[in-house]
Amino acid sequence: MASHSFATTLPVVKKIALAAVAVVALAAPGPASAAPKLTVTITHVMRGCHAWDLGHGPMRAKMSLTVKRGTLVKLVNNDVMPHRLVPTGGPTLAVKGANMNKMAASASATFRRPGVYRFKTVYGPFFPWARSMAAEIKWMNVLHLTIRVK
Ligand SMILES: [Cu+2]
Repeated sequence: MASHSFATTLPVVKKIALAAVAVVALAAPGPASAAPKLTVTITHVMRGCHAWDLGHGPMRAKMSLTVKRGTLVKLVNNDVMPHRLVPTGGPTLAVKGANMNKMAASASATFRRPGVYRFKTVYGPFFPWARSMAAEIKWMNVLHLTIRVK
């Protein structure tokens, strides 16, 4: 009967599900590579040309974030012009790729010391393919980013 066969197959389905969970757990990276990560994108916007973008929530020219010690922060330039990341305050920090001078170029840093880190970007001229946008954009935001590390 149908009800009998359902009762006998259910435990088998549960076992398969548990086996799948075990495989995922084994494949997960160990603690050494489990450092927290955060990506912030510089996105092209019509009002002000560019803004910080977390991928959710409002895009802002001035953004403040709080991260845990040891967080790897990656900044990706998806604007229509180069951006160079410049520290303006806080503990010294090694930044890789601070000169984000091509589309999708990224800067990254691991924030190991607690403190308040401040940055701005210095933007360059429009990329050649985006020059026609210059006429439509009335003003340019100056991007400021504050990262608090607990
Ligand atoms: Cu821009």
